[in-house]
Amino acid sequence: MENSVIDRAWWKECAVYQIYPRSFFDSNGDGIGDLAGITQKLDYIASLGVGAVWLNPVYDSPNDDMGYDIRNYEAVMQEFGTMADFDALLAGLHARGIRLIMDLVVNHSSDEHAWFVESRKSRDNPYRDFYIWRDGKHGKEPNNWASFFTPSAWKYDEQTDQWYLHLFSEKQPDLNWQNPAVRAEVYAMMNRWFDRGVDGFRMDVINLIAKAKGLPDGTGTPSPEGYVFAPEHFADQPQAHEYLREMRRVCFDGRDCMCVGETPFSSSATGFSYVDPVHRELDMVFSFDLMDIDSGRSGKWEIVPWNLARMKAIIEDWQTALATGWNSLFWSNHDQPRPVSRFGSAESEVPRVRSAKMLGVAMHLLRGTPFVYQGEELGMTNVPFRNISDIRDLESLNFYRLAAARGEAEKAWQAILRKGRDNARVPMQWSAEQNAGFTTGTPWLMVNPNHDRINVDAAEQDPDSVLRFYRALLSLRAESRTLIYGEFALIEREHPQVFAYTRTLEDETMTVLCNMSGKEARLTKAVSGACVLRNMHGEMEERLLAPYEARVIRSHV
Ligand code: ISL
Ligand code: CA
Repeated sequence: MENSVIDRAWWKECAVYQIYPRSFFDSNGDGIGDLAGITQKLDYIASLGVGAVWLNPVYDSPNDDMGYDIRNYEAVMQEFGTMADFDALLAGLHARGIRLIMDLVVNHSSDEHAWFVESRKSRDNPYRDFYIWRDGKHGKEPNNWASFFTPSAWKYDEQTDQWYLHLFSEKQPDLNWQNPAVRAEVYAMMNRWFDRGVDGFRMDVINLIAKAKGLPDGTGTPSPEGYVFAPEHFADQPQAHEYLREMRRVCFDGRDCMCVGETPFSSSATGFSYVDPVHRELDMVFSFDLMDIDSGRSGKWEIVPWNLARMKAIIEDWQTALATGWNSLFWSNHDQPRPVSRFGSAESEVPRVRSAKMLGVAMHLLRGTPFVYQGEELGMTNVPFRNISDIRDLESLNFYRLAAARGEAEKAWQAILRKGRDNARVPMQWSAEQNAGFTTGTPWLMVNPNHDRINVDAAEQDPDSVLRFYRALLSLRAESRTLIYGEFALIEREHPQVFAYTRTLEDETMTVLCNMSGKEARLTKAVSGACVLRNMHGEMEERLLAPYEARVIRSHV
């Protein structure tokens, strides 16, 4: 902190709880979580000690990509309730001192959005340039870009004999941010949400909004279908910064809000360029480096073992690069498998509980704002889906279909079990009752059979539950200026099992020691001081960590 005055902000001091509304709590028995359901659980949310909630999209949507395909930015999805339900939720959160962060999905809209319905009508429609239309090349796509969810990023439209760009599904056409009218509409919409009382946005793939001039072909390795994934031409383009600075002027300046951008492909240097306090285009970004740690060259479905040295390097890199900015801290979200299954151990109860707590310590005491995804606080695990008919996520379904066509269905299924997004999207586990207490109807996505032992009710009863520990962890952080603002330094750098670091502010140091392995670990150096948090009981040897043990030690110079 170089004796400078700490640049305080509410969003640096609180933790954020991420809610996937479809799977949180169903208030009316139709099998789909809803806004009134979240409102019923406000006391639970408040009990976690978080200062903000981020809601995945709740806008009107045909749900091709579960709300990430928005038909109307200013209406609530019918299954989730009404605008009155929304206002009630917002008021209930604010009454408890909890802020509300909305998802903002403006790289693309739904193809059912009124803008696109107009846009596709004719080449001279006033909304034509709201999207990215191009002529084909010799009867084929305008360029060779692959999409995230389908082989090609282009879809041919007969009516006007042109193709439109969709980096995600065909039902998610990319908006044309080059068009000032698009930007003006988006900013006006954001400002209306701010005026309604929301406290900020989580901005979906916001670093993809600008595409390289001329839309050049990608030069990487083609997919089996012959398309090239070309983030060099659609991620982190210079115009993305221009648009975000404009957005700050038009929407954020003068408001007490927080904006966090989801920025796939960004390096730490690029990440810093978004949060650099000089311009502060965004307050934070979500980095993908850790999330890609077990992905092979062809992407997330090619699963490779993760490695601790690489994990430390990624964390140190981001902590260092953003030392004058601010990091977001997360192990999971609605797109990622469950961290305890991925980085800890979900094989049996003792290691599950201990490793879930250890992971919480390892991540959420870094310098940055913790984002806790629903169910993480219970140590919820990946799901034993039986076969592809249990899956609802279009990314997994499309991947499976393409792999099956190549005769690789079984391999694809194994990858989906480990990495599929539905692992995080099954209903929240409230109780041991039928459907985990999530709904009295038929849940839209199966519940994890382990809800009989992993659930909120059971965790409330058990003084050693992951839930009780998460409360202690978040309250320790909330009450420690050192854990919030202190400087980060990696220690035990070469240790093959231990992830450890210090956080230092003025004369106080907090040392975080985490054994990331299922075997005992010997520290190279003893750490003296008072142990203020530990994820297990039993005798404590200064230099020995039990399997998945985590400790936080406070000391003063
Ligand atoms: O989900 C992913 C990996 O499994 C990512 O490739 C993901 O598509 C990417 O991170 C962008 O995610 C966001 O935008 C998507 C949406 O499907 C995701 O749910 C959202 O978080 C398109 O809007
Ligand atoms: Ca419902």
